[in-house]
Amino acid sequence: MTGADAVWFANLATMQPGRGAYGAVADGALAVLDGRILWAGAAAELPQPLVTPATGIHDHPGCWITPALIDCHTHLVFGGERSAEFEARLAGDSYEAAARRGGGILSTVQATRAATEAELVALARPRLRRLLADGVRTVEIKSGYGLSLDSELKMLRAARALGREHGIRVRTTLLAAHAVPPEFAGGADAYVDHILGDMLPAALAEGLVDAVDAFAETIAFSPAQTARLFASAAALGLPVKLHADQLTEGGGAALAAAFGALSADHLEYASQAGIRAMAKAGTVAVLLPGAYATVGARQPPPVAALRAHGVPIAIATDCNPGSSPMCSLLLAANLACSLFRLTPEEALAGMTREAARALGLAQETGTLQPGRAAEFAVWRIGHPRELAYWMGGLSPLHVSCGTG
Ligand code: DI6
Ligand code: FE
Repeated sequence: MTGADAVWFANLATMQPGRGAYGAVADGALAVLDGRILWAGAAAELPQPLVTPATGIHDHPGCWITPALIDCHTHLVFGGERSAEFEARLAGDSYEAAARRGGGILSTVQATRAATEAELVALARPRLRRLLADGVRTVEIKSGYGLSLDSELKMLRAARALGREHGIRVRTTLLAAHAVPPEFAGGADAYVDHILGDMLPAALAEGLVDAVDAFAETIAFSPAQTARLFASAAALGLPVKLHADQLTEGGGAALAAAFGALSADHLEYASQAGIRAMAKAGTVAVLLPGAYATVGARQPPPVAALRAHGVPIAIATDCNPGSSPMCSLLLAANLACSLFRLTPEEALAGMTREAARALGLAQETGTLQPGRAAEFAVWRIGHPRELAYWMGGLSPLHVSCGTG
């Protein structure tokens, strides 16, 4: 047996299924070799040959180690901000009404098109750093504020550049089907043709697409348009995700499931049939309490039905300038508990194990078990439920990003 590069001693919230609440191991040890987890369990049972004179020992008695956090749904890269829209909504305007007037997403499109790639990186950098301060080391970033070939590619390149700059894992999602751009006003089908014929192939050729997403909604794309996009993505071997049933019941959950989507996100208005289909397809439900709170939604997502059917639940910030100007995943976890009645354990699973699943990374990260990447956070807390209890603001003592 090879010795470990490092061994960390603390309580472990492994989040491994079948290991009890939080997959917890009191007084645990986590051994790391070459950036992977070699062994995780009770310190008293740590195989002695793993510790050699060259092994680094990190002792954090009473602290907790969790998997590094994963924000599996963000629109982190964008130009401008929309505080005037926020103010108007507080005075009685609605999110949909602003979108129909050509404000909403399209106003961010204008600002994003006007920015260079370097400017987009500079604008997103402080937002990313706030996420990282929460212990996040994997971030999904969507395009969708460019809505032209050049600007969508610019957004995806900016997202990848941010990942490289910070040495973290960034997964990029092509969300060209976020809104119909002004050049295609009244011609959503022609715009979908443009996505399929030009944007998707170009983004793929440049290696910029990990998944394809769409906003299926009365103010955005129809089920038929979404299905056409998903069929093309599937033909190219790309996984899909969907903004589904956020503002109205549009059959989004069932549509996502029909294409074996990694996730269906939002889901406030998801139907029972849609939830059953998601359970069958293994599609993760990504809940976004920041958007729920910010648009002034009244109907929370059907958490009881998701649980009853065994649909995996993830949570994310949905960080974006319109419906969720939020850069703290820990705050999202807190709100998921207070607003959606998730348990603190579900909230932690939702930003580790299930968030990894929502990105197709379940075999790579999100739990503390042998073979997974050594991506973990050390917290000075008395119990893992504290991560959901504090309304953000908690910072890990240390985050390992693959090197132990
Ligand atoms: N749903 C959302 O909550 C975000 N996108 C989407 O499809 C909002 C994006 C925005 O308003 O800028
Ligand atoms: Fe979103």
